[in-house]
Amino acid sequence: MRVFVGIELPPRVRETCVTLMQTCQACVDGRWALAENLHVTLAFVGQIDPAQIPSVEMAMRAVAARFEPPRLSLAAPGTFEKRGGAILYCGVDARPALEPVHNALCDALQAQGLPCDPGPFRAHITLARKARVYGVLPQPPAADFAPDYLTLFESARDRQDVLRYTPRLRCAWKTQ
Ligand code: 3AM
Repeated sequence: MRVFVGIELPPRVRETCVTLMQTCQACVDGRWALAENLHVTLAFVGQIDPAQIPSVEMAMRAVAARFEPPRLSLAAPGTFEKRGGAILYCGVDARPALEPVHNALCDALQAQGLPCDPGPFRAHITLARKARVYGVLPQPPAADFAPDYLTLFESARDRQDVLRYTPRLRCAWKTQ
């Protein structure tokens, strides 16, 4: 199974991102994300054996127990290049920043003998892949939230060959 650790969006923030995607469609061509798949990736693990889930859970619990729930808000959209084409994203501001959580997750996963891509981290919500922008990107309306959990997502194709990200387990952050 293919997994990654990230943050789920509450329904109202998801709706705001969907509205932003629709507005962006006036000046961007691309392969648009499914509304249900919108999320913030914290650490990409990749292919694991289902028997390794308890090790992933241990790493996630150890990290979630160290950090209070971050306060996140939607920020300006933008693009970055990725193999296979540009990603159109909605920026995410976090207080405190999410990079220490990403670093701690990579360390904890690797300590469990699990893979983790440590690559440069920038908190974002992917809105479209293979994006081509030919106008001025709109700003998202104000939206902020504090996620209750760190979530393990499974990335798999459904029967219609559509890629879906399904929450498999959730770990609560440190209580204040
Ligand atoms: O949707 P975002 O941008 O958050 O790009 C993939 C997606 O990120 C990323 O993991 C998330 C869920 O698939 N991803 C996929 N393969 C990856 C890899 N080999 C990867 N990130 C790093 N290394």
